[in-house]
Amino acid sequence: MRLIGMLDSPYVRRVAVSLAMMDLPFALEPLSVFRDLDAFAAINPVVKAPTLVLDDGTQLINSTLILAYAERLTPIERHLTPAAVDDYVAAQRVIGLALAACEKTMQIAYERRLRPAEKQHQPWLERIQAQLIAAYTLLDACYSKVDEWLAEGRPLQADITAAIAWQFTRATVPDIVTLQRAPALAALSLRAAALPAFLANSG
Ligand SMILES: N[C@@H](CCC(=O)N[C@@H](CS)C(=O)NCC(=O)O)C(=O)O
Repeated sequence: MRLIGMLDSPYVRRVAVSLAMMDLPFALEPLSVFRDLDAFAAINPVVKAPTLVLDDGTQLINSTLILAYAERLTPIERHLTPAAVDDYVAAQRVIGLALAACEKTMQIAYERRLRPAEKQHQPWLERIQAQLIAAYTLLDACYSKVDEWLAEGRPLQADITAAIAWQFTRATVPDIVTLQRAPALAALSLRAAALPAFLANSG
C-alpha cells in the first residue's frame, strides 16, 4: 500500500501511526497538497491527503474511512477500536472532538497562510477559534480521569487521534491553544510521543 501525504498533516499522521501499530506495511510518499500539487494531482486529481493507494490501484481517501478499511486487514487483537460498546462510544466521542479540533486548526492555518491579510474576516476567525477552544475543553475533560489510555489498557485509535490533534494544534496555533488549556491532553501527548509507532512517524 502507498500512503500519499505529509506527516505534518494530522490526518496523514493518524493513518501512518495506526498502520504501524496494526503492523500493516505501507510506503509513505510525502507529497504536499500545496508544494507538490501537480505530482499529487497526477496520482489523485481530488488532491486530498491522505490518499491510500491499494496494491490493485484503488484509491481511498478520508483518514477515518482508510482506518476502517485497515482494520479489515488486521486480526482482532490488533484492532484499534475497543470491543466493548461503552468503550466504543467513549472512543468515538474523543475521535469526533479531536477531528473537529484538527479541522478548526486547519481552517485557522489556511486563513492565516493562504488568505491575504486585507481579505481576512475577523468574525469568521473568532468563530473558528471559539470552536477550537471548545473542542479542546471537552476533549481534555474526556482525559481528566484517565490514568494512561482511554480503554483496554493500551493505546487505541482515540488516544492516537487525540494526541496527534493536540500536537498538530500546538505546532500550528500555539498562541490560541496554550499548554495550560488542556493539561490532561498534554500528558497524553507525551505518553503517545514515546510509542515506537509515533517515533517512526513524527511530523
Ligand atoms: N476529513 C479528511 C480531511 C483531509 C484533509 O483535509 N487533508 C488536507 C491536508 S492536511 C487536504 O487534503 N487539504 C487539501 C484540500 O483540501 O484541498 C480526512 O480525515 O482525511
